[in-house]
Amino acid sequence: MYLCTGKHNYELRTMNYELLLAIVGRFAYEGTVSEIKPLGEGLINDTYKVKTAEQDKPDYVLQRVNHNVFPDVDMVMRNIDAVTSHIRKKLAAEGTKDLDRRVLRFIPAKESGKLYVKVEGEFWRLMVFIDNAITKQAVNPESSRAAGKAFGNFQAMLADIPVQLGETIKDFHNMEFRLEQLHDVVKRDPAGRVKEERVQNMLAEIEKRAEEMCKAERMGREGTLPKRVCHCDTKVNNMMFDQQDNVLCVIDLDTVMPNFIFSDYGDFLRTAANEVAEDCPEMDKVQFRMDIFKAFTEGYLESARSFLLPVEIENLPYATALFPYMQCVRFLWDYLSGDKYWKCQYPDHNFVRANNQLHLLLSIEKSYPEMQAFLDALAPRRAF
Ligand code: GN1
Ligand code: MG
Repeated sequence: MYLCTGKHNYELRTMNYELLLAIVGRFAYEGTVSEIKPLGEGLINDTYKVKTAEQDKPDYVLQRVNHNVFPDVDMVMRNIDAVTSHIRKKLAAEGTKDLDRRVLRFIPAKESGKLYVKVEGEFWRLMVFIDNAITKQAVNPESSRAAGKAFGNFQAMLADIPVQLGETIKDFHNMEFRLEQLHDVVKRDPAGRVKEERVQNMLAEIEKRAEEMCKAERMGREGTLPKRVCHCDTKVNNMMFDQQDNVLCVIDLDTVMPNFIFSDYGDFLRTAANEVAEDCPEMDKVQFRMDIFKAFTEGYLESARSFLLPVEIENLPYATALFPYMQCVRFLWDYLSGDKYWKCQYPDHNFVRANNQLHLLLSIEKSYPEMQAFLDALAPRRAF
C-alpha cells in the first residue's frame, strides 16, 4: 500500500510484518520480538516500535531512512555513530547512570557491524526505545529555556569530537547556495509563476537583503567564523523529556553536521517563536515572540557560552533573521519549481509559507534593537 502523507512529496510505504521481522533479525538486538507497530508522525523516515517479550530487555525503534533526502546513508550513520559514541563517553565519565535514556543507542547489524542494513534497496536502522519519555509539540518560555540549554549542551559536548563529520545534505544551510537555487529557478520559470506580481514583490524583498544575509558564508571564507558540529533540525519535538519535564536527550540526528552555530540557534527560534504555524495564511497574525527569544537565548548561552566566540554571540540577532529569510527563499524556490519538495495541500501553499516567513522576518527586524539590548545585558561585549 502506498501512503501519501506529510508535507514532503516523499513516498511512504507500510511494510508487511514478516519483512519487518526479518529486517529486525539482521541486527544484534536482545530479546524476542512480540510486536511491531507504526510509531509517531515523522514526515521523512518511516518509524516502527519493536516490542520485546522480556521485561528485562529493551524495546526498540526500527526506522527506514529516506535516502531521497539523505543520499549517503552510510555517511549519515557514520556521523551518528561518532556523535552518539562521543556523547556516551562523556556522560559515562561524568558518572551518568541511565545512559540509554540520555543518548540514543543504535544496534549494529550482525553481519557487517554497521549501524544499518540495506534490504531491497531501502536502508534500515534499529535503536533502543526510550520508555516513559515524551516529546512536545508546542513551547512556552520554560520549555524554550530547557531546549536552549539542551541544544547548547549538545554543541558543547561535541566541540571536541575527534573526527571530521560529513555533510549529510550538501550546502543544506548555505545561504549563497539557496539564493543561487532561487535565481536559477527564476531564470527557468518551469511553472510559469515568476510573472505574478506578488512573486515579483517577494523577489524584491529577498534581493534587498541578500548581501547582508550571506555574511556568514563570507565570514566563513575569511576564516573569522568557524563551523562546529550542529544538530541542524532544532525543533522542540526533536528532544525527549522525562515525566518531570527534564530534558533527557536530543533525537533525530540525521542532519548532524558541521555548520555555523547560527543554524541551531536560528532554526529553533524560526519554528518556536512564531506566534502561528509556518503555513498560517493570516499574515497579520505572524509575529515573533520576544518571550520565547529571551528564554531560549538564556538557556542556550548558559550551556554554550563556554565555547562560543564573541563573533558568534554578537551575530545571534542576525541568526534569528537568517532562518526565516532562508526558509522564505526555499519555499519560494519550491513554489516557482512547481511544488516538488514540500507537499502542498492547495496550489498556493508554498507561496503562503514563503509569505509567512517573510512576515516573520519583518517582525524580527522590528525587534532588532530590543534583541541587541537583551544580548548586551546578558553577555556584555567587553566581558567576552
Ligand atoms: C523540513 O521535515 P522537517 O520539518 O524536519 C526541512 C527543513 C525545513 C522544514 C520546513 C531535510 O524539515 O530544513 O526547515 O522542512 N528538512 C529538510 O518546514 O529539507
Ligand atoms: Mg526532522
